[in-house]
Formats: sequence, C-alpha cells, structure tokens
Amino acid sequence: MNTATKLSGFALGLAVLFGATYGVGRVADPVAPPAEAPHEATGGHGNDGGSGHGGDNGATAHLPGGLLVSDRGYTLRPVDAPAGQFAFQVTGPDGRAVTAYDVAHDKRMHLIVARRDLSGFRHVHPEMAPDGTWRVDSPLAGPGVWRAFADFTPTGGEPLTLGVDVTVPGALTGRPLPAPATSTTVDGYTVTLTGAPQPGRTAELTLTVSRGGAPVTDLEPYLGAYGHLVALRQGDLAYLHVHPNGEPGDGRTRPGPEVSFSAEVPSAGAYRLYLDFKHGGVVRTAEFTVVAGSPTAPGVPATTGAPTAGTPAATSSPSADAGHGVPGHGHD
Ligand SMILES: [Cu+2]
Repeated sequence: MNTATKLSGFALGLAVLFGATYGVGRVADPVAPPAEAPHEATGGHGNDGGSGHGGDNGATAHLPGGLLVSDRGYTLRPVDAPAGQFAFQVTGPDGRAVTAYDVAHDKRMHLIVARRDLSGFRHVHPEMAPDGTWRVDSPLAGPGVWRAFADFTPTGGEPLTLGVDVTVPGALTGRPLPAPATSTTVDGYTVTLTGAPQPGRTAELTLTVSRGGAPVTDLEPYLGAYGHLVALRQGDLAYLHVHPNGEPGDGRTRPGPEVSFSAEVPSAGAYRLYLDFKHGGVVRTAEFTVVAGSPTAPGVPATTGAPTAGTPAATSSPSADAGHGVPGHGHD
C-alpha cells in the first residue's frame, strides 16, 4: 500500500482526497467491520430503522456517503444558474435528468452544503422544475471550496448521497476546525453532547437542548423528527446522516430536551456534527467537533478499532506514526 493511500485514511486533507477517493474506502475497510453483508455491515450508520437515508448502504456499503459524484449510474451535475441561485440535476443510468424521487423525511431532495474546512454548514430543500432541474437560493455563503451533498432516493432505486465540489471565488480565509467540545450555543440555545462516536461500532449520542438554563421540552418536529444530525469527517467530508432514536408521535419519544441518536463512524479521527432542531418555528443548527477513537491519540486510528489482523496499515512499523506526525496533521 503506498503512502498516499495510507495517509488518506487519516483524513489528512484535500490533496490526498482528490487523488485517492476510492482509496479512502479501501483503507477504511479494515477499520470498519468487514462487509460480509453489504446491506447490513455498514449501511446502518445510525439507521437502526433501516431507512437507509444516508446513502451509505447497498452497493457502496464500504464507502461512506457523499464521497462520490457518481454512483450506481446516478450523477450529480451542477448546472448554470443566475447569481444567488444554486441549481443542479441528477442524471440517471439512462443519462437523462431524473424527475421521479421518493419522499424521504418529508422531502424529495435534501441538499447539504459545507465548506471544505467544515464551516458554513447549511441544509436546504430545493424545488424541482419539470425537467428535473433543482433550484434553491444559493446556500453557499461566501468564498471557498464547498462540498454540496444531494441526499435523495430515486424512485425505484436505493437511497443515495452524491457529493460535488463547488468553488465560490473570492478571498479565502482559512478557518481551523474548532476544538472538540461537548457544549455549544446557537441563538441563545445551549446544546450539550453526551457520548462519543466510535469507529466501526454503534454509539449513542445524546444532544440536550436548553435555553436560559431551562430544558427545552417542546421541540417541534422538523422533517419528521426532533432532530437531524449530519456528521462530516475532517479531511474528506465523508457524510453521515443520522436520524434520531424514535420519532414524534410514536408514543415514547418526547419533544426534548434530549434527542438521542445511534451513530457509527467509519474511522477514527475528527468529525464535525451538525444538529438541526426546530423550536419557536425556527430551525437552528448546533455544531460540535468530536474525535472518534482513542482519546489519547486523536486522529491516529492505527491503534484503535482495528483488530483485523494483518492489515497493511496496522503492520506498518511503529515509526510510521511518527512519520504521520507532521505539523498540521493533528486537529487539536
Ligand atoms: Cu433535508
């Protein structure tokens, strides 16, 4: 295994990703459980109910969602749009724009965007024209290289998340990933996180919403849930869309203050979590940086979650870790 392929598993950055998108999946395999059953092995990044909304199951079970611009015959294609608008099509196996989509979580199309540095997250819902062109007021809020994720289910097909890079010209400002934290605030709401994601196995993450020191117990359903959680992996923006345990109206799920999720991440390393929740008629997003894997060696997955014998990455000489420890490798 060459150095570039090994490094890609450590979420080092863009230069590696662009050269080795497929390599990410292959490297991740020894970390995640072997895909003995493609529809079960890694398809359930929190989708205990089997909704498969994340597009991370099926034929590409090995690969987290959002890394591919084209998968299973479907391709995400941005199209020219007036200033201030973002537009795209999804073409199908026949090469034509897809016009038939299943509704998932109240919508036929979920468009998530984030800058490559994990800032600027937005989750919006475009409208489709009869020709299959989706349009939305542009969520790309400033210069940078953005990743746009289209999360959808073509009628008759599997759930998919395709991703494409979109550059907004202008002066770039580097934004370091915020430090890991278990509490954050947004618009006067405090959201705390308990639990930590683990590579290759399911972990419960609970987000608790309060305002002014008082628990919020009247969260409003948003897209059929009290919360939507998206996780993006630092370095390649591998995409995980996780739905909460339970849903409004099921007789056991309360509208806050806690929203819990079962999530599984594909590798150790840093992730940015984005929780969308609705209260007072407004959807807000609470963001967290979390590190999956060994707390003593964040971002160095070789020693965690990789019991699989004889994987090339794991059998690298101990000095390999030192070699990875170049300045800027870490995220803390
Ligand atoms: Cu959505």
